[in-house]
Amino acid sequence: MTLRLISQTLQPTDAARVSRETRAVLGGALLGQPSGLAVPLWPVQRIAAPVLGAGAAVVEESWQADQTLLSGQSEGIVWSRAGNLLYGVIDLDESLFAVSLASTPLQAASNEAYRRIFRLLEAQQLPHLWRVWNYLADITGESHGLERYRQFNIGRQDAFLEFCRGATGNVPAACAIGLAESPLSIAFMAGDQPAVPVENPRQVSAYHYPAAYGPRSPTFSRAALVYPPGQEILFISGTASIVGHQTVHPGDVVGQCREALTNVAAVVAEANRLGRSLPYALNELSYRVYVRHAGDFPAVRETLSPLIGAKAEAVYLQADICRADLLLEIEAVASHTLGNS
Ligand code: 3EB
Repeated sequence: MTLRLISQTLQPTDAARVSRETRAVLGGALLGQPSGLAVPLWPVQRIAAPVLGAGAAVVEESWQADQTLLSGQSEGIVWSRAGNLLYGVIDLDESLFAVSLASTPLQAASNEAYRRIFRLLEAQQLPHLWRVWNYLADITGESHGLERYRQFNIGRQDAFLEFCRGATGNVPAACAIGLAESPLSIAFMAGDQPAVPVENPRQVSAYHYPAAYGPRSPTFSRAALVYPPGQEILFISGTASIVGHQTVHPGDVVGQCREALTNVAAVVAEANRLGRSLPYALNELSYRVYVRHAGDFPAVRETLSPLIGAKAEAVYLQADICRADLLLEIEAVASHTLGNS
């Protein structure tokens, strides 16, 4: 089985071109602000952030499988399965969750979303969570006396612990990004084989961040190597200008851009040490770059382009990063086939 990530740019008038194929598409994402595009029939995460540098375009990213799919819905999760691999999306309206002494609505919604995901993975007997894409509104805003990203982190970590998964070491690759007016939206990929978690020697593992960043640490690894049959996929988590646990180059978008890519390179080097396929190179990755201020986009693209190679696939989105002093975040993915040996 082979999983391939296909990225195509659509103009708003291209309604008919949104892939309505269900046989081959495991799932994916629509990046941008579509108006009147056709609705994909596969599990889709809507990332309603402006796509930078592409007019009013929408980018469709879909994972194509060369194997029959099984699809379903479970507790609000729309999912699809190819062999022993599953992709799902859940959107929750946090206003449906009550405030309690124990929990804010966002914390409760985050916890509930992850509990539903873990229940589905247990039912499908595909327990290993590989990669998670988290989006929420107003990520650095504060309510109920706590920053919203920190509320999310409590709900997420509680779910990992409640399902006896542990919240350090063997945790999925992830991103957590702020979008205006987004529901809590979580997409995930999971399988029957554990991922190989990858950390960054230049950074404190996020699950060991000190309490200054919130009462609970974020539950993610810096990257994950995962193994569909005959294939190795490298998922690099959202990567920012953080060294140790501290933000570096505050206010300097070019400095942050170089530092974030140095971190990506360090994670790639670590993945190459741990992986089973030929080494990954920066110019073969597909990148998603979140830029806080749209006006920084030209400088970010000019800085990144020579470092990742002009031909590297890169989608730039305007979105909020989870620390107020972070101006951008870079995530990436690549895939290698494995020999029969
Ligand atoms: C960082 O390194 C930047 O909470 O799932 C990056 C990737 C970040 C994932 C998450 C947060 C997350 O801490 C923020």
